[in-house]
Amino acid sequence: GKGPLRIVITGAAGQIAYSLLYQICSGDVFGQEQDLIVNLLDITPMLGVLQGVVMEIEDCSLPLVKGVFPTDSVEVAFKDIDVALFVGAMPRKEGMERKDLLSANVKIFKPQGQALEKFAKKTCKILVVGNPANTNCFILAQNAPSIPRENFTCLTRLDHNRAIGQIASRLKISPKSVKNVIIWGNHSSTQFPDARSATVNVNGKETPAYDALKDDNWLKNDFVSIVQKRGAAVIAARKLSSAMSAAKAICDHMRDWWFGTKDHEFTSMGLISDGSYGIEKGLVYSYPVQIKDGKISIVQDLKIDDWSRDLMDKTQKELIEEKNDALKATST
Ligand code: NAX
Repeated sequence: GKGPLRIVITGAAGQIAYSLLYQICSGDVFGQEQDLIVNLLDITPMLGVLQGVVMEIEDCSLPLVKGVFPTDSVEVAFKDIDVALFVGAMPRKEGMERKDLLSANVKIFKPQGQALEKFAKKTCKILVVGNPANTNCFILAQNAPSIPRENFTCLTRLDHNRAIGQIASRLKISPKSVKNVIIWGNHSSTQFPDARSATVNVNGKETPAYDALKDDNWLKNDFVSIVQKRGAAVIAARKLSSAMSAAKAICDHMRDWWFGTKDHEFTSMGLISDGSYGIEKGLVYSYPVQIKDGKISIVQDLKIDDWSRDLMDKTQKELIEEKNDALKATST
């Protein structure tokens, strides 16, 4: 059969990784036929914690897992990998400005990008989760020029799932009955959660979300701001950032990349822009995508009205600023 898939998870001693590892190792993402070798990367002071995670994976006695390797070395972690999940990042501390956060993360993602370039398989599929996710992904890609651009993605699936959840609970229907919401732009509070292409299935009938909700005002205001601020609301309530839902979104993102999206359905992913929808080429921007045979394509020709254009440009503007700050930090 197939050889084992080599996966690296960075930030593997953290809380998202803790929710993520069982789902991956149990075959929930890459399928029940696919053996796995899992490299766990974290920083040196976390190696003890990582040892505990390794024990727990062993204690789950999962048949697909052919090896688990904890390490603080990027060389060991990225050697010959097929899949890289970049979960670890420098968290924002109190009083830290965005520029400081960006330069702290450039210090992490630049060497990790260089290690990816040197040690990973050229076919390696990459998902960046650690914040600022889009710009961290941009820096990673810059430093791994021999890996195809379409292999770099960042996570906006959590925002996408949050948007579905809001519409489903508003209409009191299953999330499974809500399709084709879109997250445009940055995984930040400037993101544009867009329901204009969304449809809902109410009593067996497929209807545009805007018609079913009969409330454009809610879709244009509360819906947008609830989704934009959901991460902050979870932190305020839980005193910790989203982890269970983030891990679930990572699994959704990777499973769709592996096995494809359903016909006539799309999802959202941060990608290196090819200029679609007038977005600056090279920026890591979240788009509506369809996936077939491992190939991600941006959904084209959606109608963009002035209201949407404005929101799409606003989040682009933030990403350009982040990119410029990050590039400044890289050169120093
Ligand atoms: P934790 O603080 O629990 O875990 C992060 C782990 O990364 C720690 O164990 C830390 O030691 C490790 N780490 C730090 N620097 C590292 C390095 N250079 N190499 C390897 N490991 C390193 O955070 P957690 O709650 O797991 O969140 C992880 C990241 O996901 C954060 O940046 C967070 O902001 C981001 N998120 C992104 C989301 C998205 O949708 N894109 C949603 C959830 C989450 O907020």
